[in-house]
Amino acid sequence: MSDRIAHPGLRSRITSAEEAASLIQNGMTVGMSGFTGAGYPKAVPTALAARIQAEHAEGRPMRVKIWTGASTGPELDGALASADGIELRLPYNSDPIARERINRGEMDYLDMHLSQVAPMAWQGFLGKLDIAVIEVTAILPDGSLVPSSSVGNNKTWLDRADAVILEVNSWQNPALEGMHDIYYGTALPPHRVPIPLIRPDDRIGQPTLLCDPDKIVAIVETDSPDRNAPFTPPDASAQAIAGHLLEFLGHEVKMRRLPAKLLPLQSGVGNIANAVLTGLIDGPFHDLTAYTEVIQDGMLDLLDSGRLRMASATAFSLSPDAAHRLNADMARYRDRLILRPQEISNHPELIRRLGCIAMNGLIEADIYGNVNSTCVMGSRIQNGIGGSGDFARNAYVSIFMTPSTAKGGKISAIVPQASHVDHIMQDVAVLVTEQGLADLRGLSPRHRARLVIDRCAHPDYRDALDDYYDRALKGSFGKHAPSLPGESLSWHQRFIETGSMRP
Ligand code: 0RQ
Repeated sequence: MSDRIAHPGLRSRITSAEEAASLIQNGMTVGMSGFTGAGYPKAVPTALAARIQAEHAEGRPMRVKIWTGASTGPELDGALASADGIELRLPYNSDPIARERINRGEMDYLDMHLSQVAPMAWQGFLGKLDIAVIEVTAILPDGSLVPSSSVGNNKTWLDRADAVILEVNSWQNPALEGMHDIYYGTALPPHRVPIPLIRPDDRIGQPTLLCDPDKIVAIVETDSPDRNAPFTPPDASAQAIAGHLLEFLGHEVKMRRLPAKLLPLQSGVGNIANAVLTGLIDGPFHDLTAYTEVIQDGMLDLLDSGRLRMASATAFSLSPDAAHRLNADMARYRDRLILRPQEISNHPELIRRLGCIAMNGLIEADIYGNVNSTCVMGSRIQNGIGGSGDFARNAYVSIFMTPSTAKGGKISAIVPQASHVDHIMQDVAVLVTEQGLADLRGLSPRHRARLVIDRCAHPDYRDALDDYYDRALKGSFGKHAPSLPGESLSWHQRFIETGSMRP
């Protein structure tokens, strides 16, 4: 038995993953930990998937509703989706097997703003939470829980669920204790009060999660790594985007629209975000801070370089190499990293107050700067809105970045009209591709259109966009944001029919 379960009364609840999974029944709603492949339960979901498969083989129905923080790992989303065990999934998914099921119409998916999940659960809009399955690093003698590599919605699931299963994962570094800041001051209106966080490095809560020991029905011991995906170095396109963005930030400082140490950075994950963070290492900015959702490799590099003073987030999302680096030196990193519940890391009030510089990826943007982050060709979910909406609407400067084409040039990321809109043009201040950067602040739709086409579109599609826009200027029903509805989505239709947007 691991010495990580220090509460004497709870030791008797240690059991196997199979026993624990047998407590989950058909039709139940299960709140699991996990955020971007960090801190998700590994053994119970795998055992649950096996049980679901066995039930299906006997001709008995069994599916559950799964709530998490955000994306998880193959042992959770992958295994349960493979077993056709998920009836409904919320609020964010990036697992390829689950994605296929959703897009085949076999699994319901509720794609939500990540800051809104916990408040909605409290409001009762999402229904009853039957059971929580939460990974922790340790159980302390007083029964409080040391969170693992993500916090996500764990506080809310532990509070709301009728019963709780814990996975105590000894792969998670015990030195994580003290890194987390769990704020218990949130309430529903009319009892809500301001959240007392003024700077990204403020600690406003406590280091552990609370849970009524009587609700803990099973404890499973594990020793399994998080899903740490290998890191691909930034390609030429990502480097070009990072270059434009760093030049823009430098210009904003020169114009005194940003302080020399910038404002708290929020950065999405992936190749481009990493290139930007890596670029900041050699840039002119010092004493940086981050108030973001996820700490990725580039953020750790920036900390190591001394350029980043501290980072606040809700989860790690690291390559195996970076996870190793973090684990080898956790005590040192612990003073400069804070993990919070996602309702706090992504809170609109805090993002607006701190004045975050938001940098997120996109699938496509239209000539006015309306952004589609989620649905390929307007209907095929890629991942979900995640935290991009929380940050984009409330940021000091909201930046979206993308290569100008996708799928080997067959798709233009700049289109006459976005086939689905997650971020309206009012929430998009700056658009960047490898071609260039369009600063859209203060511009009317007609001025935005010219700038987006000139600066961001790929040369292969620029003439077609100019041609469309020239004709829209003449033939549009209204001239505020000119459009030709009979034509504006024809690029997408052409891709669906021919496999290419090219005329
Ligand atoms: O598909 O994997 O089949 O090759 O989308 O695209 O270029 O690798 O870029 O990893 O940065 O993802 C918007 C999806 C971009 C991401 C999105 C296809 C492309 C590829 C991935 P393949 P890239 P990225 C806080 C913020 C919402 C959540 C968010 C995302 C795949 O940034 O999920 O912002 N954002 N959270 O080929 C068809 C297009 C396409 C396209 C890209 N126009 N048409 N396919 N793809 N553009 C961070 C967190 O929430 C953690």
